[in-house]
Amino acid sequence: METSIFKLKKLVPKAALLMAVAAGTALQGCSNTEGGSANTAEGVATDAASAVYVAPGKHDELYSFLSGGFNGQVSVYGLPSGRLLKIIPVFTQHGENGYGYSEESKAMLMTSHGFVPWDDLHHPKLSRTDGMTDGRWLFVNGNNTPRVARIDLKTFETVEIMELPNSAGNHCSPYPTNNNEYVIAGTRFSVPLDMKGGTGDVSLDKYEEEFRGSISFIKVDPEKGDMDLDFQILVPGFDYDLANGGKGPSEDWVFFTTYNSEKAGTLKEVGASQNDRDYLAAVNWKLAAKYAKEGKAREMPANYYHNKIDKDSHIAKSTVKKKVRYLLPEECPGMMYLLPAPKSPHGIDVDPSGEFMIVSGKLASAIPVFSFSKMQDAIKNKKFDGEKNGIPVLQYEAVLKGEVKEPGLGPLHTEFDGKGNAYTSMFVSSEVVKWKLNELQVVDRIPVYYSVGHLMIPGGDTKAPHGKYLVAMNKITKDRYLPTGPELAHSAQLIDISGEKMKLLLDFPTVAEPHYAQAIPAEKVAPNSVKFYKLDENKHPHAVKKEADVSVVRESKNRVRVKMTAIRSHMTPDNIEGIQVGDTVYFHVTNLEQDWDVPHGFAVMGANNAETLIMPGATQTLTWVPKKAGVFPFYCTDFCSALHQEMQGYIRVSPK
Ligand code: CUK
Ligand code: CUA
Repeated sequence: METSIFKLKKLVPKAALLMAVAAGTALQGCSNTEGGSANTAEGVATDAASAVYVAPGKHDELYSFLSGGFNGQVSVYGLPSGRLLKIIPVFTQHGENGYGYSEESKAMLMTSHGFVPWDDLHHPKLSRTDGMTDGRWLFVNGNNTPRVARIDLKTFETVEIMELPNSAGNHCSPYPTNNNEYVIAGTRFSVPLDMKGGTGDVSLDKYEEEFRGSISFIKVDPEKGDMDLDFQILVPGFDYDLANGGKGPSEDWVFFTTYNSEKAGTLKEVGASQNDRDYLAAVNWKLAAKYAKEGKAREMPANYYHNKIDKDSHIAKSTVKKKVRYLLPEECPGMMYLLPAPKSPHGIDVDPSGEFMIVSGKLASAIPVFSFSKMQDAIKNKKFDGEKNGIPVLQYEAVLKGEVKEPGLGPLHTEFDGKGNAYTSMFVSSEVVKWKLNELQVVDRIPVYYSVGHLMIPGGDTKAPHGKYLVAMNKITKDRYLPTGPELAHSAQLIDISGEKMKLLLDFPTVAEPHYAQAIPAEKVAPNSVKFYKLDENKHPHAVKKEADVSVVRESKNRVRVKMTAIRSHMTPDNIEGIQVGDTVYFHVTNLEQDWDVPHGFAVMGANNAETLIMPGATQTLTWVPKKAGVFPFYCTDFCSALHQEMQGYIRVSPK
């Protein structure tokens, strides 16, 4: 910490606190063996094996989608078995199938910062119809280089990625409204906004005056799912952590936890977490949309990418957007209110009825539960406690239903079973705590191993939760599995919540670090799953639909285009000459198969990008610039038939 540009003069209280919290974690997590009286000595339900057993050849009851955190992917697990079904690459290049390497997919990862083939993916959210998950799309956030992506659940493929301007640390994201009218995304970091189109090179001392956060309103086409950034609300410069939206009576509203509300930048002497209170921000998104539509929105220069897979050619294309519309809350009465919340709040969750907003303050000793109807009364009767940056602050007592007292240590996130119970994850005391929504009474607790972050009940964020299982996503694994050196798989735990007492059923390792998950009954997704692409609908400009049409063409001095086919059990052409060192060679490989589960792969020796995996009926392109003369074998990488090893060939590269 010797760098002279740092203006930090002492360790900020937040950092010290977090260290204390981390120390507490290890202690509590490993020693916590009580709770869950229905469990065996090891804390496992006696019927656990049969409860999670899915017989060979049988399908799971639910799909679950776990975010990959720092691997930028989504992993798909069957529940209750905990079997890993697929990894869907979103923000990260994926050598397994060529995503982000193939010419068709590269544009998906373009941003205003250039090609960014990595991100930190925290929150998956399923699309909704009438407040219920509909199995069409999965929206996910890129935290680091602020982006929102859409995965099509017909193909389990990322089809669209939108970068967000005026944003940094897109953590508070994405939240789809009850009919996907908007996908809403808020910033973690406030950033300088230069509405005159400047460089953004602003002194860090100007945090208070010049930095703002943003809430992005992304419109979603109701039929096709296509996203479009409609407008942003530029909010005071404190940091937005998490969002969730209303249901039923509160469905016009979306709620955000915020921290750093004293507007202290992290470089200031006195850091965040010095205020006793931060805020829950309540935004009437319908009113915001109305204001934007009725001309309250102004326009400012922006520069952000919108990348989408073209439906016909299946090639990703980037569009660079140059403007964004914005609203200022101080100019839009009734659009935004602040509710005092315990300091450094994290999760905000709204119960299935839409009446209760539950805020988890990770450093708080109680969980405040706000009442939506009381909030409306407080607004109507102007029960304000001053204002902040032109936004009215509502009186704490006027909006509070009550507090859950001594729930455990480090409450983070809450989900619901639809039977009047809430379940809150306790990071520090490593447990899941079940409590009654009406009475605010803790009724059960179960230890988890260790340090749970998010938890998820299938449909637990909708108006009618599935309510049978709970998945705890634990941050620390320690001794749960065979050791694999210093780096361990994170752990998820499946808990039966069908009875009065929670029962532990299963541990399963996860891919990277799931922060959140969604799950949906299999019958809402499985029947729509695409089995292969129809060859006669393939509009790729370099597709070849029969072997007779393949070609090797030198298009210019340094560019060669190879149009190939793959079908069991040969690649055509399989012997290619005429390539020269330094050429850019495009291999467009069309998979002629018209059957389920017959992909072919394509890899060239020494080609320093990846292979590509081509689905039946599709065309994928691998680019290669040979650096030296020689003979280079290529082959199919996916064992596709008894003659798989015969799917191979040679490329001769001659000096220029
Ligand atoms: S999360 Cu992103 S820090 Cu609690 Cu939603 Cu893990
Ligand atoms: Cu085609 Cu192996």
